[in-house]
Amino acid sequence: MIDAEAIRSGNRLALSRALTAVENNTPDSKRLQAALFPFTGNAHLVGVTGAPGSGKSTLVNQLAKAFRQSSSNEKPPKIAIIAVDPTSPYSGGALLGDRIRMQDLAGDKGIFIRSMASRGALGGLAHSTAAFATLLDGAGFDVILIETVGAGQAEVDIARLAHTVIVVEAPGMGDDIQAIKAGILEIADILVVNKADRPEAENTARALNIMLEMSHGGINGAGKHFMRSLAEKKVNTEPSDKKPGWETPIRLVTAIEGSGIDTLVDDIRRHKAYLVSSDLWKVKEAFRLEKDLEALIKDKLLDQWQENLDEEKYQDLLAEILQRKRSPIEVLDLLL
Ligand SMILES: Nc1nc2c(ncn2[C@@H]2O[C@H](COP(=O)(O)OP(=O)(O)OP(=O)(O)O)[C@@H](O)[C@H]2O)c(=O)[nH]1
Ligand SMILES: [Mg+2]
Repeated sequence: MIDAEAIRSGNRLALSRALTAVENNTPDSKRLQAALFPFTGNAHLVGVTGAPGSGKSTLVNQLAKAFRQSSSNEKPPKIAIIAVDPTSPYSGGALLGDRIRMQDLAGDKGIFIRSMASRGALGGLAHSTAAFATLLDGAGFDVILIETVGAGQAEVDIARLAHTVIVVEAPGMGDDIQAIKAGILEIADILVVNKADRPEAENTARALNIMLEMSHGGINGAGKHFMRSLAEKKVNTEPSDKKPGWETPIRLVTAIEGSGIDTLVDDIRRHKAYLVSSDLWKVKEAFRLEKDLEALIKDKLLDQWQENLDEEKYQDLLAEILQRKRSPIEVLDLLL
């Protein structure tokens, strides 16, 4: 049995074991999430997403270091890093690479690094990432950096889990087009053009700037970001209460050298301040928790339904659908 109090008081072994319990979806994981949940709501969840090889891990590594050093007069924030690996359970080369690159953080007790494998996660990758965040938040981490490869819908979902989304681009990877395809620009609160030591970086930044302006000025107006439009609905009910918007900055960064990192840390802090002062923090939180609950309900209902299912009847009806004798919508009524 893993002790929730031990996690709260900073026991790293207990925390690691709890995270493994989440990955394996053991009953212990449920108990721990419940026990720690009342202590959550403090952590700033920062998603870092982008194409493979764009430099996310290098950037996250530098951000963690900078966060630890930047607040000189206060206690430095405790930082957790989650590297979501959507492909391989533990054996992936990228994961190993991450571990090696992040080793220089390993001596700092205020930084906790963990990779998350996706194998068989209940409720999907986004749900287990949310569960990880709950445990880390409850363990007292102030900033949780979540690295995901910006590819499929699952990764977009994970990015949406975050309060602040950083999209990392690198010059000369044809990312610009990829970015539009994945709708990744629309979820960005901060855009980073990494590898600014390369001569094409300026061009990439210019191209991104144009795309960003197009998306702001387009048919959908200023609020393409789904949270933004959500907030606008709220704001519109109180016309006297005009909230200033957030302008997505585009930052040139050279992560391997650490240049541009301090500005980025400022951006992240500024974005949090913006969210809190505009009430978007609460709106996002409510939205996220409701989505999480919905996902859990769907999973549970499906489970319950499957338990009582007459498998033979199900197969017969499925066959009838395949033979075009019945439509799926009719069968739904017969099954439920
Ligand atoms: N020239 C240059 N190379 C960089 C910079 N930042 C990272 N790299 C290199 O880019 C490569 C990929 O960096 P990672 O940090 O592993 O990128 P990633 O986005 O985490 O990669 P995946 O997790 O595999 O998707 C490595 O060889 C880094 O050394 C930079 O600022 N300039
Ligand atoms: Mg990486």
